[in-house]
Amino acid sequence: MNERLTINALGPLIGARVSDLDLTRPLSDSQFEQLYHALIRHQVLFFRDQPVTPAQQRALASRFGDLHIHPIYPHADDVAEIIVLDTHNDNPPDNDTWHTDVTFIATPPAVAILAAKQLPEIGGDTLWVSGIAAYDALSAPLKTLLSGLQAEHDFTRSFPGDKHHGSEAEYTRWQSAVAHNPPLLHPVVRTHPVSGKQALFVNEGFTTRIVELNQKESDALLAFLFAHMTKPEFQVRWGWQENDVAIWDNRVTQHYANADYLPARRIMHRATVIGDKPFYRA
Ligand SMILES: O=C(O)CCC(=O)C(=O)O
Ligand SMILES: [Fe+2]
Repeated sequence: MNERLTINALGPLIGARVSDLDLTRPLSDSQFEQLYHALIRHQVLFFRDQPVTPAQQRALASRFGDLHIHPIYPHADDVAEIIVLDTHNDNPPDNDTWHTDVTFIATPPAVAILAAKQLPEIGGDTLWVSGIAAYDALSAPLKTLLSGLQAEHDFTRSFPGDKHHGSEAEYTRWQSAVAHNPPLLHPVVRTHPVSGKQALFVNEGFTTRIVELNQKESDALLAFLFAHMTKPEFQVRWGWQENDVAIWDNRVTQHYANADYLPARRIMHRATVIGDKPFYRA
């Protein structure tokens, strides 16, 4: 059986479309190896026509490592590892900021897998950016300055208490999440544990300050980095069709879910693979 995947780059820096793969079925070792290789290279991969059930999506994600259970987001019936992002007028989207998923834990996700279940007629695209491309584009002196700095990542920056006060139960859940996820530090420049490439690893969703700098320096530098990292040159944008799947390398990317579709409803399922502790190696 020919198991070669067809991989078409969507741009020079980030993104590829993969065909000739059925993600509803267990992957062979060869298929998984090609997929992983393509993921490291292109950072986000897209697949059409993959009607994965939550259990199938969990099985696929488990090939990449242990799965994370989100402290706040609701999950699929009987499959706690699959987040359900069901957004509509009464539950507006909250992923319309540039962010890297779950950087508020010590071992942030290596990989995430998103499946489109129900889509608006029009709108609701998602964009990704490459932190590797963004790092590469910096001048040598700025690379030198940033390398070795540490930044604080805080759960409450994207999950503030006032947004999770709908019911007493919701607030209790939020309080517990805050208690279990105190702010912590990650390197500003992260070395990819597989490819060795350097990537910028701050994100507007969770990063609050660069700890070695004073407040004004940190604010100014982070504002520059957040703007720089999300430049169109480093982006890929995906227009979803139902049953599309995206798999991204969450160690070196950020993404933004365009919130232009209300009052229509949009339902996405996400699996999140726990990664390793970020480090910087010159
Ligand atoms: O709904 C989307 O397109 C992406 C949402 C998101 O940020 C995520 O699944 O991590
Ligand atoms: Fe996200």
